Amino acid sequence: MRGRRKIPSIGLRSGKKKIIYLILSLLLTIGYAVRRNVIPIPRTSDSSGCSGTAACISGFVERVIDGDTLEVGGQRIRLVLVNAPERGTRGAPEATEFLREMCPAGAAALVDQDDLQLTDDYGRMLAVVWCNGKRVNEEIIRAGRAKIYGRFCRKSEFGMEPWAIALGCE
Ligand SMILES: [Ca+2]
Repeated sequence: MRGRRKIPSIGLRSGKKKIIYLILSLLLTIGYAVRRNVIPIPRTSDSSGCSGTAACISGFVERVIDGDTLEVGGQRIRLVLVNAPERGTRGAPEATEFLREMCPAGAAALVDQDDLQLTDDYGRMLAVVWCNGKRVNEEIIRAGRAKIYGRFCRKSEFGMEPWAIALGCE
């Protein structure tokens, strides 16, 4: 009888141990997954990584098309929240030249796709682009070569980031 009584009590203890073990291994697994970016955690984008879960491309600039469009890793990218002068209008050559200086062909670039508006009407990927550690979308507006595209501030993943607000998003 004694033995029989002991068995359930041991069983209960080992059951508790099992639960503790399961919780611990679950926590370790989650910790590992977060560290390995298997589970994405929200963050503000910077030159070392992307925010959100849409595309994040590390590649080389193939060419600059105009003041707000370039190609990286075979992908045509439209700088989100940036409105550069149209080709053939005043300021267009300067805007294109500015972008070429920031992101010359062959330069390493990081492309952080806009999670809330993946592409524009022409199928170009909408993104924030980093070249030489600088957020190109921000720099070209600060330099006066382009304007903030205000009507997209609320539609964009980046519209509420401090740099966008400083440039006129609200
Ligand atoms: Ca993103």
